[in-house]
Amino acid sequence: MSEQKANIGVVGMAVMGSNLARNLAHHGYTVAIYNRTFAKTQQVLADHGDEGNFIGSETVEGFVQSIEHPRSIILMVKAGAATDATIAELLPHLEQGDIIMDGGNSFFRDTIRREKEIADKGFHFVGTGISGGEYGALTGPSIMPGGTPESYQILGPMLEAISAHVGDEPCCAWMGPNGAGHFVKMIHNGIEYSDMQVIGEAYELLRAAGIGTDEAAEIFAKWNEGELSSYLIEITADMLSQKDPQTGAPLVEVIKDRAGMKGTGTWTVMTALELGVPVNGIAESVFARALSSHDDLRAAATNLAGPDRVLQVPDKAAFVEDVRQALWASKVVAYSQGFDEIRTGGVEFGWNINVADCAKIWRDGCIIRAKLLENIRQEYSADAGLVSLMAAPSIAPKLAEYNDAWRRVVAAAVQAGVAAPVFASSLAYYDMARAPRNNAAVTQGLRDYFGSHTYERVDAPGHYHLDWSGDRSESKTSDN
Ligand code: NBP
Repeated sequence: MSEQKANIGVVGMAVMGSNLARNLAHHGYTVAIYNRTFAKTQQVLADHGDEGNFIGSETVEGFVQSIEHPRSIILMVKAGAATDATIAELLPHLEQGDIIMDGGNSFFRDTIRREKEIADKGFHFVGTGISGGEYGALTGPSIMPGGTPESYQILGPMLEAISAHVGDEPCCAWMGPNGAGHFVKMIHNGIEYSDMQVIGEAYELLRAAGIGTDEAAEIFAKWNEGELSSYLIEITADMLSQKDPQTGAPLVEVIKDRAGMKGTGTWTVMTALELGVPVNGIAESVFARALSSHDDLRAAATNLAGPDRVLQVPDKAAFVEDVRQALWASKVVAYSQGFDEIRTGGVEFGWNINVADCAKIWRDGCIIRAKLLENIRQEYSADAGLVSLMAAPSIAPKLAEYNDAWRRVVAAAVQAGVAAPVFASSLAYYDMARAPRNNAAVTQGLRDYFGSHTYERVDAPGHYHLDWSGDRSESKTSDN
């Protein structure tokens, strides 16, 4: 009788890989597992071996041989050099048609490179974004695979089975070729940055208005019952109500005011800059984290003058509702920017990404899961070419309704000296986008003045240059 082979293999038995392997086993798959340090594989077998069918191997060769051909192998190792090292170890043991799926947080440009190198050798490479943290990996994450359609035919059913579901719909869909999956995951994380930043700004404004942390926790819990309902708002309420085990004070007040980051937000902004897509809200969120950790700058600025960050609020309930509306509006603008980056990148890289599918698979399993995503999915399903989410039929009227509150909150924050960079920059983006004319004519006039960069006229086609240092005559430099 032939030895039983695994349906799929997982490399990397740290928190994400081991939980994903268990999730696969819970769904009836036989899972081969391997980790560079064998002790971790042994630990997973000892702790969870009875949860399903696992085949643990000490060597890469043994691991590869234990999987049925064509093989599906998921990498859940540290992104970057570790991923390249693991691929290099696997390749000599693979056969034509085998699939390596990278489920780590790899940069999509690395994925494009790896896909090309590996495809040239006759194997499939599937860069896949996975969101949901360690709990999601175990119970059902949101999964964003790229790679070839043929590899999705093999991997897709397994990934869909282990993903989160909304009703019968899996939170997993093929995003497009090569780097599309990691590109979408990168922007998911960028949006996650802005989601967290607007929550932080709302909390700080509530505190500046004299609302205590416990009451703020209740406010977030209440907000979670309405249109802001989302995982991040839900856990904000829970996190704010947590007391410090040492002092009994609200834990949030003893956590150092310093936010870390691992790079996906920075990549989102870098890529947006390369694509020429303004993602102000996401960029402000990345910069806010950077400033929070810029100790010497903050130390040098402590004595700078300004208001004392106290808001005089005559009607507390009205102010809380204003903050809620400003939070919703700022969040939606940041989503609009993120979806613009997905749409633009999809065209630029030739991926033809279905934007509605992104919203669909983010409705559950991932960190930004939210009620709003069903709404966004419906908008992009109705109009796949939707240029700006802000202008969507169900969104624009809401932004109009919340305009006054949004402006009141930004103005109050500025007056009181409370920094609310995403609330303010989202409003500036909204105002710039809707204005028939902005201040770019001044910039272009100056560019022509000092650098002969030419300008276009409002009343005629073509490009023009003014002889600024001579007789100030105008010449037409091109017809278009
Ligand atoms: P880590 O990102 O901490 O990576 C640890 C794993 O990488 C271990 O299995 C380790 O093996 C292996 N590894 C390293 Br480090 N260098 C290696 C090398 N040169 N060759 C082979 N293996 C190597 O694990 P994680 O937090 O479980 O995350 C796994 C992936 O999933 C990452 O890309 C991460 O960005 C991504 N991700 C994480 C989360 C999350 O919430 N944590 C969410 C979504 C995605 P060893 O045991 O021998 O050192």
